[in-house]
Amino acid sequence: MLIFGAKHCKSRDRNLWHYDGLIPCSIITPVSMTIAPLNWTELEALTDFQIDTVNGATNSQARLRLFGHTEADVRVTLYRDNHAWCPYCQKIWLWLEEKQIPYRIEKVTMFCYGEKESWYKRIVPSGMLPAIALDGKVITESDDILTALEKSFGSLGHGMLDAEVMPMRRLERTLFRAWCEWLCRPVSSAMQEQRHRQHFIEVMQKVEAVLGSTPSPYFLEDFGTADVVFTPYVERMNASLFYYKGYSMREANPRMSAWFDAMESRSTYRGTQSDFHTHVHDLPPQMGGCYENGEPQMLINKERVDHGSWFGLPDVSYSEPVNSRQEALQRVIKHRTNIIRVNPADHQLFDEALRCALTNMMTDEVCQPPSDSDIALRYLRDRINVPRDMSIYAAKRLRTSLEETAALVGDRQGLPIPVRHRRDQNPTEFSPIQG
Ligand SMILES: N[C@@H](CCC(=O)N[C@@H](CS)C(=O)NCC(=O)O)C(=O)O
Repeated sequence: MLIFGAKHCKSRDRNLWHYDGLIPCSIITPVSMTIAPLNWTELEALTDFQIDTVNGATNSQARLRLFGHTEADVRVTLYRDNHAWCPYCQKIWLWLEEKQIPYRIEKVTMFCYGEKESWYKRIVPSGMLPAIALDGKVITESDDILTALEKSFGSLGHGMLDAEVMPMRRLERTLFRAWCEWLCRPVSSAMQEQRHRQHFIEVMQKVEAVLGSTPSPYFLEDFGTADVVFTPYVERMNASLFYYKGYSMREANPRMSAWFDAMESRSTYRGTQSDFHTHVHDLPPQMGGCYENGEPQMLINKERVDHGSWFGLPDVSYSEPVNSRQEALQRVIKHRTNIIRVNPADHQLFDEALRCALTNMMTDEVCQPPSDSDIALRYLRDRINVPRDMSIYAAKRLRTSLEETAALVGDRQGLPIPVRHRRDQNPTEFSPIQG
């Protein structure tokens, strides 16, 4: 049996699996070798992935961030959503990480995923996120939170109320409104759709002009508050317009593209960054609906985001880390009991099918899953959440192996992802998945 790291052809053509990377795939006689799934102990031996959640790079699992300080130095608690999805929370999260302010994290359920925790409603009766406790004082509203944090810890470059930042904040809201109008309103004609699209593109051109007016790839002369303010929604715009409208914001706008690239050079941003699949399926219940335009490019993009290939999508441009498979494997192993328990399939059947997909991910070998396990494998494929469960490339690896393994036994899709709520992701079912 071949395990991860051995030399072999990386061809994804299922007829061309073989065991010698020195021989070009194209001249190999087709073989139909398949291997037995590794057991959990064997799989465990294939990953040593570990992170320091407290003092290491930005990550979604941390409950405490110290940046080399001690717990006695902690003055801030950030209340954010369990799913590491809430855009306003991402703003505060990124700011704290960039400033390396020691803080605790308390995770709260958003309404569309499940029941709001009563302890949180006692602190913030509306249940809204984010909130912080700063020296014991609770503050809500992300802009007020950033302003209060700046007062205590200094600003990140030019601050929230700076004369250079204020117009950026207004521009961000203008872009946000143009996006909502295009994405979240049903239209009665192709002309109306075209008007919304045109309006969004006009505002984007203003954003391009602003980004092009400084020598840096950032909104001002250097990275700072303005970039943090733009981050959450441009990430969501990039994903949703690609999927629902066939418009690739990152590819259509060179300055925006350079901005994303620059952001991705920061480990802080990478730690908070989500992928297209997660965003496009988290947005509809949050936004009250997202409307597809049915255009040919949109249909192509939708197919790609839902069914792969996930590599090469314009949701990330930095190179894949060498340990992305080990990360995905470690995260699945850690939470395998819940992952198997919540899957609608028979537990034994899915246990074996999942081990087949993981075996495939780690060895590149074909591992035939039990018949009828295609739905179960695709159910999980559709419920990997970035960055909550794992980082962007780890998710691409795992989705790919789940899909390729499912395809060996059938083409049935998993239960559809709900669009009015995401109780299929209820944290009470999944709580250890965030650990
Ligand atoms: N204006 C607020 C908006 C915050 C907001 O809309 N938060 C949403 C999540 S993105 C929320 O907490 N909704 C309640 C829930 O989903 O539980 C801010 O800037 O903080």
